[in-house]
Amino acid sequence: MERTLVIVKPDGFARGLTGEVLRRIEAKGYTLDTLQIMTADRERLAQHYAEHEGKPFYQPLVDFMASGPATFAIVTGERVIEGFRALAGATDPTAAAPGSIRGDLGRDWGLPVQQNIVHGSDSPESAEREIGIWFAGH
Ligand code: RTP
Ligand code: MG
Repeated sequence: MERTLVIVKPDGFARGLTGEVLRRIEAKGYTLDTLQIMTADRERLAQHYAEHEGKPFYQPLVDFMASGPATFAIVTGERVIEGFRALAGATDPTAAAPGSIRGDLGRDWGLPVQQNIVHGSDSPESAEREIGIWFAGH
């Protein structure tokens, strides 16, 4: 069994989409292992997004992610990393396929692409690294 870190980002949380995202995760057959609502601190965001440091969108991304509450979840299931990224859809909500979270719910009229509702780990190594950052002891 695999696990992944899912974040309903501050835009999704503020729009009241946490339940809708969690509903889709459960409907797919994945299991919610651990859930926490919190406003992310910059120190852990810097660790989480270390691979993007130096890119033009890095600082706006960290500012946005620290801007308000978000929902953090450890989700488990067979091939859940690949499966959740398929549920989430492409990074850019305009390009994301209908049927996906970003494709169905992502607003892209003038919003920066970091406001794309959800995050999902992209590999088993990333998942374990990210879970260690946000859920010490898990
Ligand atoms: P995520 O990590 O959030 O699940 O999304 P992802 O793998 O599809 O995207 P990634 O390349 O890892 O980028 C992380 C987040 O940074 C923001 N981003 N902005 N060109 C841009 O302005 C840009 N590119 C990426 C997005 O919020 C993306 O989710
Ligand atoms: Mg990523």
